Amino acid sequence: MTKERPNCQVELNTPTLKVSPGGKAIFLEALTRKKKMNEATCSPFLPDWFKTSALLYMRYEAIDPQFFVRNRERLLENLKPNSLVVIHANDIFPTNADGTMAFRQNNDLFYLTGVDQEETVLILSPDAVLQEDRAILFVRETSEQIAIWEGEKLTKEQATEASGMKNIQWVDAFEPAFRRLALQAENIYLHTNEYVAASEIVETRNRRFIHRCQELYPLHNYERVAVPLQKLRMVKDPEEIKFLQRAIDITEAGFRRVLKFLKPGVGEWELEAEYLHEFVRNKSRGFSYSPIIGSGKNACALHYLDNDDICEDGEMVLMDVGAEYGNWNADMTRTVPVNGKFSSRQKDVYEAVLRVMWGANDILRPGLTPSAYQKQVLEIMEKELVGLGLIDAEEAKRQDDSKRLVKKYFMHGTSHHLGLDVHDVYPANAPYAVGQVLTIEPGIYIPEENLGVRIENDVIIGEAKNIDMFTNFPTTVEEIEAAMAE
Ligand SMILES: [Mn+2]
Repeated sequence: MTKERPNCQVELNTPTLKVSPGGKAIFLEALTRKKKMNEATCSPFLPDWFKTSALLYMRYEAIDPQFFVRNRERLLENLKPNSLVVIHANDIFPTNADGTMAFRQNNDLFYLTGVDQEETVLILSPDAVLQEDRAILFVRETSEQIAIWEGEKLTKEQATEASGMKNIQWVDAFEPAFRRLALQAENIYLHTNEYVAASEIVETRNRRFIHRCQELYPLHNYERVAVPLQKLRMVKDPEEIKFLQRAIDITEAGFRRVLKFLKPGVGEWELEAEYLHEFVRNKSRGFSYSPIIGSGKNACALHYLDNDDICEDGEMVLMDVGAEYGNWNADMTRTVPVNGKFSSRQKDVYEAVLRVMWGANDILRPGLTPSAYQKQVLEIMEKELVGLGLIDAEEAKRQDDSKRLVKKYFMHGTSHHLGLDVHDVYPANAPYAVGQVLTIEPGIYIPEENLGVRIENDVIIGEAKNIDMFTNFPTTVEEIEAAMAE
């Protein structure tokens, strides 16, 4: 059958395609991926996989539930005997009156269940007496009223399809089950946010549960489930790599759209709008994080989020932007000349940053710790800053380990883990290892020249060398100028 769409014709040949409520990433009907879309009348920026994928009536491609099965099995291998794990969904945060912020699932819960719905609770109790008690997922019971106001919620069958779990209960069954299993267990693993840079001002649902749990069962041994989960999440499963690459492909489509759109006189917010348009049409829910689009001197404010200035002729514009896809995140930074041609100084600074990115990629290898890595990157950066005449070679030689001369122009870390979180979780200073996904994002910021350049690619640490997930992006001076001239 053929469906008419405003700008493109979509030919459907998979009658078994089944869409889950709310566009959640869950359907398991056999599907063929031979959809044809009339490319000529669609956006030229749409990534190739999108044009041939079977995702025409759902937001995301289905995530293989075996991924979540594997994650639960690996978590269980890391628990003490006779343990109970309880992880709650995130809250929906209020704004004002009856307003709320958009729901974002707790990533540890998502990693273990694939269920992207509020009020969900997971219990794992591998040594429980009854077989069916060993893994239970509690989901919000739906009703006609909820369906009318909020749309459909997961049925028990759909929760099984998403998670691969057999025992699905409504949340009102949680309390008796929790009591039964707590009394069988010695160790209770609960959820805390252990990311070093996190500011924990707001008490989460999981944190409230810790208080309640300790009040009810003061003599149990309590453990942090974040410890094994950080270790597991740091190394990516092939299923995660697939979704990360999708998010990156969508980001590339946005970047190419912006390269065609950018010209002197446009607003930074207009670039933001171009990205968002391209992301959402590609079935991303939007930005992975608040976009930073800074032209001229704005590029020197590292977390500039106003995006309210005009891109002027002769300036460069720094764009730190990424698309989300299926809860995974891309993280890109590109800095390009507003008028499409690099000046000779802009080219020099840009190519210096690019050499640092490639140099960092060569040393970002298994076994190295993040702190040792950062130290080595600063050495490469120092040479480049000397080359640009920004710091004095002799003075640089005399300075101690603080590298304050380099840090005047490059004051942030070079890399972070990337995954379900944009700054993905990892155990403190854990060495790099094969299968991890990291950003590489050096920058040189020269406010006195109204110039800041950062370039950021995402890479997978491979056996023999790293795999650049940005291979198709225009990256060199020549590639960017060519893409902007098209
Ligand atoms: Mn980043």
